[in-house]
Amino acid sequence: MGVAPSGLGDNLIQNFEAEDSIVLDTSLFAALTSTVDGAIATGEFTVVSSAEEAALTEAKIAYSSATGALYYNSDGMTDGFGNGAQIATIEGAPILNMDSFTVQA
Ligand SMILES: [Ca+2]
Repeated sequence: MGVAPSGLGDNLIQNFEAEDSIVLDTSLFAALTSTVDGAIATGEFTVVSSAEEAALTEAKIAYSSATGALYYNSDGMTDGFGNGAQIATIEGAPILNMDSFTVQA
């Protein structure tokens, strides 16, 4: 099952399971440089413990394992999210890793 955050609103993703994939479209998430039609690249995804940490990480996609919040952090280590935002909340805050994502154009 693919799960596609629709734009930069805070989408609630329910019933996420390990075989599911969160689809990130590079037309929406233009700061991503991951290869299209693959998992997200090393360094473009990280797990954090708070929104503040998400805003300051180098990774463009940050996930708070505490709250299930998924952030698009387009400006990397600069404070804030640039033109990004929280893009989703994954109900139950399941464990996510790089393989939880598919990058498409
Ligand atoms: Ca930032």
